[in-house]
Amino acid sequence: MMEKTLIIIKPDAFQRGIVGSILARFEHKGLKIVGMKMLKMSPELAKEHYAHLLDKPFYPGLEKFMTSAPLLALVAEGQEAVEVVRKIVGVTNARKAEAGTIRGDFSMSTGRNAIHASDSRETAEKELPRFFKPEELFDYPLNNWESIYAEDEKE
Ligand code: DAT
Ligand code: MG
Repeated sequence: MMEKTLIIIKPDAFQRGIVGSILARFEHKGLKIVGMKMLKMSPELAKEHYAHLLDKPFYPGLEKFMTSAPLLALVAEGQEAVEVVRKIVGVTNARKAEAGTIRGDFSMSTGRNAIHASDSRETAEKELPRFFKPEELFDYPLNNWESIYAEDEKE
């Protein structure tokens, strides 16, 4: 099943200079990046994105953190992309996240856990249009070496 899922590389990753290292994990896995946008989250967008957490005691800190520095929003596409991306990301508390996952390898925190990813297909369908218009998504062939070589031979 081909799916699209939302990934957000969080402010702590910008502040620590690990954005490229995190992005590389998804490229190396073979997911297709079909959307990419640097933005700053507004308090309004934070309240919408984290509506399920508004009543938690940590919400004010979460909003302050998420609006503190830029984010990189990504759309990754692939077979079972939602589940694959969550597996690569690791569990919420980065100290409990398995080594080899992004959170397991790059963070020691629950709040500042470097990355967001949609947690289900239903969530992805709600989250994607929150950050990307249809015309901001790209379609292109992945690993299409035949067509690249065909162009070379015309030289
Ligand atoms: P996830 O980001 O793994 O989907 P979530 O949706 O439950 O987790 O929570 C969203 C973010 O809120 C999470 O990435 C970090 C923050 N958060 C969650 N639980 C927290 C806690 N107990 N203390 C501090 N921050 C927390
Ligand atoms: Mg979540």
